Amino acid sequence: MKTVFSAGQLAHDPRHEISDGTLKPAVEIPARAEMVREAVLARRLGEILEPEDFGMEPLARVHDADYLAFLESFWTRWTNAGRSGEAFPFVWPVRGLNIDPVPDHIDGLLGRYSFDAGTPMGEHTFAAARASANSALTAARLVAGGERAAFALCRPPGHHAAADYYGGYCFLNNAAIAAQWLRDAGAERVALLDVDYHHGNGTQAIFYERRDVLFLSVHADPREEYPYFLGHAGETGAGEGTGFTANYPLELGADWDAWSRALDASLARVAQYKPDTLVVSLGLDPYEHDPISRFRLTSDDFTRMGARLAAAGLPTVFVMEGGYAVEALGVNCVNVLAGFEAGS
Ligand code: SP5
Ligand code: ZN
Repeated sequence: MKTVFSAGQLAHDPRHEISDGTLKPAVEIPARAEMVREAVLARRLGEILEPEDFGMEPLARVHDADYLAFLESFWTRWTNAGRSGEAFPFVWPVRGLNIDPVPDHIDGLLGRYSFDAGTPMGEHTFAAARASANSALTAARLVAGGERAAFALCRPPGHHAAADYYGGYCFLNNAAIAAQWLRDAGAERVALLDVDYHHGNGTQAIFYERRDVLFLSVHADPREEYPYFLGHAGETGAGEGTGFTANYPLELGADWDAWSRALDASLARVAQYKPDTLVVSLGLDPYEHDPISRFRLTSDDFTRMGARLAAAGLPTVFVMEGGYAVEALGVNCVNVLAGFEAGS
């Protein structure tokens, strides 16, 4: 299968993140993409293509115009305020506070358009996020054009970003942008299955009241794990979208046995939905040695995952999300894709 990746995605190169009560070395780093790119080459998965530039319009189909304007103007505002380095928000409009009027000061804007303090933003973040979204869009176009599957080597990742906020190392929701583009290109129904260790809160929020995109997620129970405030089993959609969100939260420590049972349940729901296309938010952080996660999938389990996804028999767009065990990331990621091809 073809991979889509641009060196422009490496320009977001954060130093630190706020976690565990301190400034820690950032884990969502360019080396992640390099490792996956090298594994794609070493395993001869297929050609690596440069993404096309789809411009702002497909981003604006998913994200609010004021949010995109904030991302675009962020660095100018940050430096005009006398700041340098990387930015972190520290105040948020929670219950009883107002998002309207939108603040003028960059510190207010950072809080208005984010949901955590763990996501560093710098000079090249928006450019890299746009390149990452273009990789997802290009992979979607390949699949719409008749390819059985394509792999968008996305980073920065996307599934924590919603219509108007960033967080969880995510700025533009690559998988949601790809799913929306597929709809606009003629797909009637798209299923978006998120296998990242963390719940895809941004993707869920984007499609929560829609039935044309079925969102499913297998993840660590939010009672115990980030993002804490979304991803419970009882969240099943609202309005028109009632019944078109499905969450499979698992206990910390889940191994392939428990994890694959949830996957099978999610794939049964996908089969019932009969989508034209499947988008997979491909997080590799369910891995047993992931430094910030607590599931127990082995490298071989990722091959099994790929085979089960192939058995769904659908045109499939893989969009990379998390995964922080950098040394094993390339192997684990390509295991899914090779397992898929072997099972196709
Ligand atoms: C795309 C994605 O996987 N985003 C994940 C964002 C998680 N951010 C919170 C990290 C908290 C890390 N706490 C680690 C505890 C073990 N030291
Ligand atoms: Zn994750």
